[in-house]
Amino acid sequence: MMSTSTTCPSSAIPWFPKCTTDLDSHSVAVLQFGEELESEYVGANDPEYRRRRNEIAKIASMYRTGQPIPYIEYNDNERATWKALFCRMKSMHEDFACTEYQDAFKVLEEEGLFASDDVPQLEDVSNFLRSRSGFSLRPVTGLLTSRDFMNSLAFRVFYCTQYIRHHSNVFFTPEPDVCHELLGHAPMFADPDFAQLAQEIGLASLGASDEDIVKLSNIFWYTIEFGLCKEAGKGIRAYGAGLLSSFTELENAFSDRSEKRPFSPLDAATLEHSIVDINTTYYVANSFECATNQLREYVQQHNNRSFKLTYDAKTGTVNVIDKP
Ligand code: TIH
Ligand code: FE2
Repeated sequence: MMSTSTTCPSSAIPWFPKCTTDLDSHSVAVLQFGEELESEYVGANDPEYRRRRNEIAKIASMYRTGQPIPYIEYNDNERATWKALFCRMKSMHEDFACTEYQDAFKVLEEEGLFASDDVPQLEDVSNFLRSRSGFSLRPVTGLLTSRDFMNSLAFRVFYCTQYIRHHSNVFFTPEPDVCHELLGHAPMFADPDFAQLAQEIGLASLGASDEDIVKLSNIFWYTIEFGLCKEAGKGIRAYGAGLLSSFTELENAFSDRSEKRPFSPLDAATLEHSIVDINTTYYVANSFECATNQLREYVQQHNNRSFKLTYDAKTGTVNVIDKP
């Protein structure tokens, strides 16, 4: 791919991927919060659980662009965790999830990809999403840096963990796991307007300064992970994956214990969050299209890059253009 050889206009610009195969150097990157979380999550003290996680992580670390995502045979314990969360969340989604989520969820069930009995396979869900919005899934060992994680979105690639949360921690876990990826993120990536919003966060993250990466990851957090939206005739609904995969978080968002603000990228960019605690503030978007327009304006005014880039949807590559 010719754009991979594009040289950066200034040595101060962090390296960034120009096409999907460039992501191969990301997938084994050192986890950002891995060690900190060791002591936090309950499964850390369960040796069999840790062994199983390492086994699944190995698959992700060997994955390269273009390969099918290996199937995992989940054991009885893992399937029981999926089932408990699937049934609990499904009963809440009708009242709290946005229409786009519910519509995609229904299709996933009709196509036999989502069912309570077994954990869906990333490969099958990835193929489904590719046909709906061009998004595909890519296995990852755990948390990446915010930069690496967001960069992939520019290419409509979403990093997914394949291991499952510990059975003692079903309704809230501080880490992403396959339940969060599938019950939270996957149905949303089937929607083209949502997919556009996610991709534009990704494009804004390419070659961004460290400071801007922090701001963009806050924006990501309060939209893709924990966003609420308005829906005609239904009031406020959830579209953020961290809400749709966690009973505790969803319940908190719709209680009066949390603050709801109209979505503002500028405001969200500097509102800190903690991955181990439930949120105290959520942002309500008018629509995905509206949020994308707000994001574009924010990026134009505040994302200080010394270059411009264009995305070629046909080849899935970005081209860097020097600022005149
Ligand atoms: N807290 C979520 C859950 O329990 O499903 C998982 C995550 C959301 C955001 C980051 S990890
Ligand atoms: Fe997530």
